[in-house]
Formats: sequence, structure tokens, C-alpha cells
Amino acid sequence: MGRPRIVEVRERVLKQNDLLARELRTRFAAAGVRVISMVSSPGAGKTTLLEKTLTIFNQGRRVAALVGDLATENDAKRLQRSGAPVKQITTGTVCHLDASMVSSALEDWNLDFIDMLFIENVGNLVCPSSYDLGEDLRVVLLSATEGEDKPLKYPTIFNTADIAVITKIDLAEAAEFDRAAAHRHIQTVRPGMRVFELSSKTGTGMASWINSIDVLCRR
Ligand SMILES: Nc1nc2c(ncn2[C@@H]2O[C@H](COP(=O)(O)OP(=O)(O)OP(=O)(O)O)[C@@H](O)[C@H]2O)c(=O)[nH]1
Ligand SMILES: [Mg+2]
Repeated sequence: MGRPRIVEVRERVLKQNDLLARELRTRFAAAGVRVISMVSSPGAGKTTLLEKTLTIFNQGRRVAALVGDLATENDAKRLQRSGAPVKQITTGTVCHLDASMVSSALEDWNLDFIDMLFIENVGNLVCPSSYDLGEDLRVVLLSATEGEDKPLKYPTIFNTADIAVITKIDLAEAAEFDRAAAHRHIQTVRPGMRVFELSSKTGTGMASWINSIDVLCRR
């Protein structure tokens, strides 16, 4: 019996994405652009953290951001407050960014004038995991309000990410967030994974995050 057609088509799409992502990675490296992507469930705090991060790096670096959402330009408008160039990618019904969307969004930007490119993926803990975007560093966010068992339930996204950030740590106590369990679960699915804890609201843990990015995305 042959393999189901849907599996074959999906494999072809992923293969094509991998090829394009590899091309993107080569272009980024040639232009000296460090690329950091962020994935999480909806509302875990990607845009809030990114706005703060862009604002800080925009002081001395040439930073830019792409942000994916099914609909609205809301996140791009928020990120533009940092002063960095930002482009929204509206995906319609698609629940992840892919390498071709990133490539198209970059068409009218000269990579030679960018030092760091941040990419906020569509809020989703499942779909983005299969799509390489050519990034140097993939960051998965887990907020203190969404439960410490997420790594166990969505292991693939934690496995395809390089580091994890526990966000909204200011709300940990109110949400009765079990930090030790969260760390344990992350290490269960991804032994050795580096984990940051921070609050974009109070600034707790921000310095450590900001100071680590360069080392983390060293090629
Ligand atoms: N208390 C607290 N609230 C936060 C923090 N970070 C984000 N929030 C709030 O959480 C909500 C969602 O934050 P966003 O930054 O929009 O989350 P997101 O991951 O970009 O959401 P999507 O793009 O829709 O997936 C907003 O109301 C933020 O103000 C934090 O560190 N502490
Ligand atoms: Mg967002």
C-alpha cells in the first residue's frame, strides 16, 4: 500500500522550506546579520519582550524585526515604538511563518545595514516547530501564567528551540507557578537547555537576557 498523499505533500513542503531556510542562513551570515526568532503560545509575551529588547539594542546596533500574525498589524505598531524598522507578515489562515514569507518580507531591506534581525512567529506552540526560518537562535517562551506542564505537552517546540525564556515571572506567585517543576519539565524534554526567567513589566531578569544574546547566537 502506498503512503498517504497528504504525508508526501507535507514532506515536500518541508523539504522546500529547509532548502530556502539554508539559503537564507547563508545570506544572513554573508551580510553579518544575527537572526533571533521567538515562538510561544498566543499571549506569552513575545511582543512585549521584543519591544523592550529592540528599544535597548536600538541604542547602538542596527536592529530590525519581522512579526507574524494571522491578522492585524497591531504587533508591528507596538514594535515600531522602539524606533527600529519593523514589518508585519500577515499569514491569513496559516499558523506559522515559513522561510518564503521571511524571504519575501526582506526583499526591500538591505541586509548589509542590519546587525540583528528579530522574528516574532505566530502565537502557536505546534505549527512553527517544523519550519526553519534560517535563524541563528530560536527562543521558546513559556509564561508563568500558562502552566508549568507545557514543555511536556508540546515537546517538539522545545526540542527545536535553542533556549527557553520563562516570562511574566512577576505573576508567578499569583498564578501559583511551580518554577522547579517548569525547569524540570524543560530539562526532561530538552536536557541541558538554557533557561532564562524574566519579567518584561518589572525588568527582573532582563539584563541577563540582553547580555547573553550575543554569546548565544555566535556561529
Ligand atoms: N504581568 C506581566 N504581563 C506581561 C508580561 N509580558 C507580557 N505581558 C502581558 O501579556 C499580554 C500578552 O503579551 P504580548 O506581548 O502581546 O504576547 P504575544 O506573545 O506577543 O502575543 P501574540 O502575538 O498574540 O501571540 C499583554 O497584556 C502584556 O502586557 C510580563 O512580563 N508581566
Ligand atoms: Mg505578539
